[in-house]
Amino acid sequence: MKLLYTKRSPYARKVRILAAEKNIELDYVDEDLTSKSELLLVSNPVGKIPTLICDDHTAICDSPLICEYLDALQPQPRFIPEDFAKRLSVLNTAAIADGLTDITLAVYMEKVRHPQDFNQKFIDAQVVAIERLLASFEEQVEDLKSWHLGSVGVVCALGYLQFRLGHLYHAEKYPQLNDWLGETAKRPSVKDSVPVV
Ligand SMILES: N[C@@H](CCC(=O)N[C@@H](CS)C(=O)NCC(=O)O)C(=O)O
Repeated sequence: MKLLYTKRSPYARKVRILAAEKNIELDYVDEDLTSKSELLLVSNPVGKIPTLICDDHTAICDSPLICEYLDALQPQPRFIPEDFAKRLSVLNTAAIADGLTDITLAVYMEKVRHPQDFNQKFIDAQVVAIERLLASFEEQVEDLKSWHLGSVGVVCALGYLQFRLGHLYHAEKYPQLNDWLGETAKRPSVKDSVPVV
């Protein structure tokens, strides 16, 4: 199976962490998002990474779905519980974590596209949302410790926030979250997937 990805993508990082934790071998294909490959565009009309291409050439798009696929393909260790209520809770946390990643990316891109005249009102509203999200993860740390897809999403979202907008991550305001993040950083799957430019 091929994973079209970039080394800096927080969404692709979730897939990389899951694959590593489950010992699923993927053939990693680095995409240049300024000049997308024909393979990416043909496989995923949205033109986004990560995109997984299975051995039978079926393409699977969007990181939540790719993670779900990998979890079904190799159920041990399980990252999405079978029990409906637990499953809903994990997928909800994963969606909220992706929400933080979406906001971080939006703020970063606003500043890249309009370095001189970015929309301060927009940025301010996103900063409030980022702080709200960090506070909610701080409250949820005990649950995150069970190391499920939601935890992986939070690790990737926080890693991306530190990577792109490090000045907005105030570790001292979220001590339990920060300690947990430090613990997860020891996992080879997390250590080996830290975003790089
Ligand atoms: N919802 C998607 C988001 C994927 C996404 O936005 N990927 C970015 C890279 S981090 C991308 O491919 N951007 C290229 C573009 O928008 O043209 C997922 O979870 O996989």
